Amino acid sequence: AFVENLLRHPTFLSNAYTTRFIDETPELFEFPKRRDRATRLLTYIADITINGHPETVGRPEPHPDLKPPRCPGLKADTPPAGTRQLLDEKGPRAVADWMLAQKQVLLTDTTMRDAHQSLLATRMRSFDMVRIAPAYAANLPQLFSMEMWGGATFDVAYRFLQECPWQRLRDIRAHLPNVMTQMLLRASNGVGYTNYPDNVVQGFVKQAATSGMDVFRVFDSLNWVENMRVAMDAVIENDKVCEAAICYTGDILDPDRSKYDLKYYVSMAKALEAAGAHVLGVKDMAGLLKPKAATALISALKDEVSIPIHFHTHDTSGAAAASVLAAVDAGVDAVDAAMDAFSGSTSQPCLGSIVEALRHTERDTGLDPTEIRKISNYWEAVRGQYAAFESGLEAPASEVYLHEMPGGQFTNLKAQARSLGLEERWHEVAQAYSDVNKMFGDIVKVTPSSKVVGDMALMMVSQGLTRAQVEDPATEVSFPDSVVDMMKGNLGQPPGGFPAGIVAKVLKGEKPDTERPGKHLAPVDVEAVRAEASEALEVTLDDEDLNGYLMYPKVFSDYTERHKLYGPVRTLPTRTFFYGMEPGEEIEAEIDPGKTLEIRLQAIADTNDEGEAKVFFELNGQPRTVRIADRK
Ligand code: BTN
Ligand code: 3PY
Ligand code: ZN
Repeated sequence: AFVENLLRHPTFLSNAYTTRFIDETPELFEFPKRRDRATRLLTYIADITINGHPETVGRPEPHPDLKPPRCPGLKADTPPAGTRQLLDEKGPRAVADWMLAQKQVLLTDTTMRDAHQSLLATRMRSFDMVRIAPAYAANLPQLFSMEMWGGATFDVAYRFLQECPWQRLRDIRAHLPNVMTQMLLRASNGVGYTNYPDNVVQGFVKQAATSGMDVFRVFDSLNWVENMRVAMDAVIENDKVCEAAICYTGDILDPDRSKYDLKYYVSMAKALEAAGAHVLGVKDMAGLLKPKAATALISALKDEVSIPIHFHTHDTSGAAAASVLAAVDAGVDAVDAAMDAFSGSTSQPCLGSIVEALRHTERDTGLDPTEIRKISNYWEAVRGQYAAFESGLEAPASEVYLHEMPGGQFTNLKAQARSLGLEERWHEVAQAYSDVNKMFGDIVKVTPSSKVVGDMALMMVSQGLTRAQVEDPATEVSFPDSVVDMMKGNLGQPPGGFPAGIVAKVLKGEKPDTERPGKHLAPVDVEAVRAEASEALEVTLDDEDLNGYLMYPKVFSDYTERHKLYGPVRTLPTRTFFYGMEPGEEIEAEIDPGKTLEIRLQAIADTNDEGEAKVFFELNGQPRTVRIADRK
């Protein structure tokens, strides 16, 4: 550090120094405080213990009798071969052919991605996922895939959980060597909320493939196939499974909703097949596909396309299992479900119950119900730790057919409404959401288009504006930025375009761009960005970091700054991460494979007159004291 200071000193650099320079320049001996990882972790624990975690203060707490999650025993020492081996040895086409040749229904477990995104505002930590992965590998090796990445999990990991999403991917992959990993990719929106330059999307897909991703479910938030090709091609190029999805909205049974009818979906499916998809995803993000509609849609798709079909839905209405079983009867190849303790409501339907419903039938899934229960018991204890993030939605809601909100957005929008003081007016928000959809021309609502509709709906309710007022050219309306962005064409185009009246009003006459947004976005010089960001953050960005930074510069930078202060907090147990420690409590944190810190909180001294609290720890048996500002 001394040499670094010397080489950087202006006097030294200018050659204007004398032999007394070192003795007369005390700042050469001021080294930046680079504290070790253990000290940083103790700082974090002390801070949370004294001040509370900003996200759990004032929220419901875990039940005091909650038992720590316990993993079931492993049925095999080495995990049996599964879909991962098929993909690695024979490639994505072979996976698709194998899917078609199976009688059994193939299952994707969504617990590690969509289930907690939809139930707990995406707050599940890697700590709770990585530990159970070996039990899946050994005891449920027949699973088709494990959805565990993408969607909102990427930015929430950095932003709220203070952990690296790439590390999550690598760690789960390492502990689940036989089942394919699966992610949700918003096509040109990557895992973000707006279109990125093509080379950023391509680089992201390549990095995800390198870090351990197998199946990419690619969708576009306006169902614009043109805007899906860059992402799809990148997946195909990397020899991974390209599952291109149609997003389901409306109701094909309703003759008055003819914009999204059976013909529309079949023609989109054919376009995706022609674009090279290995698998067709039917992404029913809001859970609107009713059982009879599932029969009609899946039957038609099975007749008209020759790639396997993977059905995804949400149980917001309470009727999702009926739709899944109808899809199964119509010949669907694979379906999504969440482990029992993380199923139902805005999440996926119940995995254990679907397995039971199909048992002893010709489409028996082959999964062991006893092992499912044991793994679900683990998840039950995990969920209890996240009481602060429960949405409070206690019953199925047919209101979903009115608002058509995606399950993954529902709890987030509700939290946003709460923060604006609108929680008691939730049903008005639901009605406004539906009105905004009609005003925008009846569009697919899924991230990011769903966020735009949500922003507009919240604005209308909080300002008391009706649809008629918003559409009236004589009423001055200040639209949310996301609405302006979408009307400019920055998310692409919906079928038939946006209604001319609303575009004119939002853009005040400016002309929208109706071409593919990526066509006009200049490629990013990624090495220049790496150099700039590395210098600004004083850390060298590796390829994973760089891809995180390209998608979320501010979020990644904040994460990096906090990491310097708090260290590898991902290694702390979830209880400690959100609530700190009690005097007398002892925990372990494995900061490197085989390198474990034993941390005991001994006592907390009363806060002194300077507002500083002292927390006394024992770290691997040695006493350590941390001083922390008491901000309470
Ligand atoms: C967040 O930023 O909300 C989550 C990451 C943790 C940040 C830590 S928690 C303790 C300290 N107090 C704060 O308000 N932020 C940091
Ligand atoms: C996401 O994009 O995060 C979704 O879950 C969409 O359904
Ligand atoms: Zn979903």
